[in-house]
Amino acid sequence: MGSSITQKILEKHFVSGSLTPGESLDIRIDQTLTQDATGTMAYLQFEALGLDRVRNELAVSYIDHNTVQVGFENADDHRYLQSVAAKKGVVLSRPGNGICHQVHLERFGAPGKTLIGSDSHTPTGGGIGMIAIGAGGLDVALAMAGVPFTIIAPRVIRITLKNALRPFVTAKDVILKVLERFSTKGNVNCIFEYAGEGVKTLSVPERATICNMGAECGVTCSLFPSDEITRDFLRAQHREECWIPLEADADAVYDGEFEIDLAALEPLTACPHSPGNIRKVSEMAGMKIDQVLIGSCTNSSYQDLVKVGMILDGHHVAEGVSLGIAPGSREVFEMISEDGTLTKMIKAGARILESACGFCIGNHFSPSTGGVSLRTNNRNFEGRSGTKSGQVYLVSPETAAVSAVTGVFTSPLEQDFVKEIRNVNAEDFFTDDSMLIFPPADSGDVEIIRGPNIGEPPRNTPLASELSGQVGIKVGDKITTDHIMPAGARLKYRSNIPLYSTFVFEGVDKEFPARCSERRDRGVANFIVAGQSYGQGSSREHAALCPMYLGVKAVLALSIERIHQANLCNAGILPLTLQSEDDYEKISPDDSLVIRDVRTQVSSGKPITLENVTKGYSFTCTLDVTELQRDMLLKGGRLNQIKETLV
Ligand code: MIC
Ligand code: SF4
Repeated sequence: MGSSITQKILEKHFVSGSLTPGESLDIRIDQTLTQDATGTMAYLQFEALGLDRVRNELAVSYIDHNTVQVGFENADDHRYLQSVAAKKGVVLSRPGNGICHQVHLERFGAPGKTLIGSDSHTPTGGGIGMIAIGAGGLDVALAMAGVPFTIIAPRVIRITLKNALRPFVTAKDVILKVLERFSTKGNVNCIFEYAGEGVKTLSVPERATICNMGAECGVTCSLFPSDEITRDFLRAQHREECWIPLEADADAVYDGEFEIDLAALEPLTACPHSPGNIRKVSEMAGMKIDQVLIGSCTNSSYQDLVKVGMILDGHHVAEGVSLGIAPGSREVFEMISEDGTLTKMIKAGARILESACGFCIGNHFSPSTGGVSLRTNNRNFEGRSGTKSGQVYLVSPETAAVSAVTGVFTSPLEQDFVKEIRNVNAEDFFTDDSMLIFPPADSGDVEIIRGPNIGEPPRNTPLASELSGQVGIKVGDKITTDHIMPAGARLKYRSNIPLYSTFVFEGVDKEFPARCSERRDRGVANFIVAGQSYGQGSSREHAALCPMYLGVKAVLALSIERIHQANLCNAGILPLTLQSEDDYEKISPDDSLVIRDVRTQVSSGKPITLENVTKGYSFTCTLDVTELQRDMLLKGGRLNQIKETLV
């Protein structure tokens, strides 16, 4: 029996456990990446491990999220990140160098390698044939310490691409089609592996777009083969030596299959407020729009922006529409400025934005009240844009640019002002690594600089013998980490857990932090009750650390997403799965719950029995965790646990 690409890479990085889907598997991690919004906490945790230097092959720290710098906090974080990188042997990508996933693909990614990053869109690296996985900051800190990363051995789904895309139909439409089929839930512990003749028609940036938004399906990562197209991309990046061929064996066996006829696809959009809410752009035609934003780690490559330039050339942004464009990296920025694309954009009335996450994380460009915003990024959760009533539609750069000109939602297939569009694959990128700071070999004299907003990484206490408390909040399905821990204007508090904790569930229930901390101070535990797919979206471990700080001891949900589940365990919060809708319905906010003999119950590996004291009944939840996680839950989190073993 042949192997899939996934199996080949996992076998090469196997440390212990089992490759059988569903079993726990420890793999060696070659590369790590962090970004500033999750990075400060990751490096504070790395410092807490007490090691002099990182031990993995390559560690890169990117500054790309918090670049707005209102107040001193972000700049202090940048200074801390730069100094800790120099001290610990980490490469630093300075603000202005670009978005972590775009820059990593350009300058560091390599086929056949493993990468984990403290950002959920790390799987972008799958476009170049690497197993690239999003994780919480502490897991990345541990990988930097050389500790193997534990995953659940994945089910591998083969997505076969047939034929080729028509002009104006794009890689974004391919992944939106995948989202239409697989939705944003139910794909935990899967890997999407792309295959078929259609693969050969897609460039590395297009493949990266597809892998990037696999994160919205909740898969562990997505993967393309490494072929001559990958080699051409690496050659153009002056890194051909990193190339190895990598493809699935003809007789590889998969756990599921799906086929897409690229030639039959048409422009698609994800409607408010979920990336899985897919419609055809043609069905939306004519809807008035207020704003268009092009950029983000999903669609900001040179190829994307050249096509945007072709569309805007000689045209102007419609009155009443604000168009913002953020190139994904300094490399892309420089190239579009040299080839005239930037001039076309400026002439068309575009507002040129910094090469950073910016609008995507609600850092600026919030739409007007109820405003319709077409964006090329990957998430349109309610309120993420910074305007709760904002209506964000996710589209391809082509749909975005065409609509910016017409002023209404327009399918690029149904307009008549741009006759021709073609892919431009750079044969020689302007590579310039002068915004990367490589660490000194001897960092003895380097001083780590901290600002007043930078605190200690929080720690939990070992699990008590009994958990007795109250339901702090009851929420519904698809609660994202943006609901739990808002970003945007609150991002600057990422390094200060006590302060950031005062914003937990800010847009859902403003009283939650005060209610929980008051109970915590009286020795009463807090519980969160949730529906399906709790903790969707980002990798931000703050969505576990801040509730932990507020005294949350367990989450009872119908299902919990992969990265968030791991972050809860790392923080020492029990991730409990409710057994039925009925069990979910019966619990009310403020109900008193008790888990007796909880240490023994957690150790047993059996379902956990809880008592609803207010309503007078008992029920069970499962605790679907690995042995390592069971142990960390008993010890009050991963930091407490690891100190015992790290040499
Ligand atoms: C996101 O897109 O939500 C983020 C901001 O990049 C997050 C990381 C974070 O919250 O800092 C992610 O995707 O993991
Ligand atoms: Fe940045 Fe947006 Fe990508 Fe997250 S999804 S890394 S905020 S560009």
